[in-house]
Amino acid sequence: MSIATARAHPNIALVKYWGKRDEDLILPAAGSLSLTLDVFPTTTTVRLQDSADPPAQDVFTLNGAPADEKATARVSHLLDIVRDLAGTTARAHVDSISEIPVAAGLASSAAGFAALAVAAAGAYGLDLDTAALSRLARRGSGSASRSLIGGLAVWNAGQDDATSYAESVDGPDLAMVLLSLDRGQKPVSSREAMRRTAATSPYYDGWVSSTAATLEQALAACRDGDVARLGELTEISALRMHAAILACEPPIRYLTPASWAVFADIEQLRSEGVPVYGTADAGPNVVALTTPEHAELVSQRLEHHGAATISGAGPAATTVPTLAADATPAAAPTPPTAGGEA
Ligand code: 2P0
Repeated sequence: MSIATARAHPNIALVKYWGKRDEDLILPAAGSLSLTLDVFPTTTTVRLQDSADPPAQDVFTLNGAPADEKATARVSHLLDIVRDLAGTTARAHVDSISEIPVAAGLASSAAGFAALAVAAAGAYGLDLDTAALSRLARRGSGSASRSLIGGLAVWNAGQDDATSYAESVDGPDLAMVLLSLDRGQKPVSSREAMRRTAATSPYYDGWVSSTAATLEQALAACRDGDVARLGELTEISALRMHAAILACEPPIRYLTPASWAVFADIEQLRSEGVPVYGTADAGPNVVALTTPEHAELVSQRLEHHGAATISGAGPAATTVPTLAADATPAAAPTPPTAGGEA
């Protein structure tokens, strides 16, 4: 029996990914740029089943409870890719603990599939480099390719499966203030909304072609250590993405009046000389991009909108020691022995 545990953190895109040119391989329509956070990690243990260990299908628990069929199917899909690479049919138990609070409104798939990719590669005995792990995580969820990388990460659109992965980017020190404005379930999933935007938004082509240019400019701002330019481009990318989404048929409105109130306060703070810029993903919550020195002030000035969490740049996805409790099947009659990385 082989076992491995890995931990990964969520990321927030500065230049957004929105749209695929290949649904199966999850190749993006354009490249994107993100900051991996240092809060709310996901820790995932993958344990190969013994052939005598029924049931002969993958089992996935999330925060200690059996996951639903859809989530389990997505995990199995990634494991199928790993099994193909490893030349085995062995099924696995996957136990995942996500520290993302429900109220944070953050997507769980980026950290989730990044941790799963690293843990599954370890458990199935694959020796993959960072680029290969990023490609693997991408097959679970596009944004997960970036959570493989610590700090700033660019996900190159690439030409094909082999060339579409994320890599580290040098840039200025950044912080983010995450504002929890709404704890409701988002009305349309990112995956479905991306499809609808590509199929029906007259602004989709403009979004895709302008994003290539935005990314080049953002990478130049990273090289120059230019927080102000990087921040401006971050806000532009988010608003252009939401503009394209708003123009879908039927329309999708992720941003609410509460979201716009935060964008207005961010603009007010900027007029006072504070380097702060807004962004938002597929939901109403707004994230303020700033510098580590200004994070506390930004948090204090925005927290009347909702619970604020400050995050700096977080680490790359990595294997961690397996807890003894995860190393043994739950139904095991004997006490677990000490665990370890595979
Ligand atoms: C991003 N988002 O760049 C963008 C901005 C949300 C808004 O990537 O279909 O879960 O699994 O590849 O990565 C969320 O979509 O979508 C996302 P799939 P994913 O972070």
